[in-house]
Amino acid sequence: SSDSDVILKTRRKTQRPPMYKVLLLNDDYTPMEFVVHILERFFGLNHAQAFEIMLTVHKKGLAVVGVFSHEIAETKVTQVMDFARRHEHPLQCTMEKE
Ligand code: NFA
Repeated sequence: SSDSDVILKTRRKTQRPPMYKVLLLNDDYTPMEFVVHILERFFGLNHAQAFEIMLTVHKKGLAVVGVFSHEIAETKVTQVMDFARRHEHPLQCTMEKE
């Protein structure tokens, strides 16, 4: 009967797009104030937040500065790398899947 009918539905997990961590790497040459400026300018952090993340990178070697969609993460990495190169600082910024 319709009351006892059993419907087995194939359950596929709804896929959400992967998110990407944007990482900033320490080096011995890029000035601290330049890193703080980058974090304010491209990641919308206030001065205190930017200074804190800069110090984390300086002390630990790297830090996650934000998590974004693939396209936004790529844009951030390109903006940081271009700005650093234009100012002749060796600062490195990369992204990785979360
Ligand atoms: N380590 C750099 C210095 O002592 C500062 C720095 C911080 C560089 C974070 C890169 C990233 N001038």
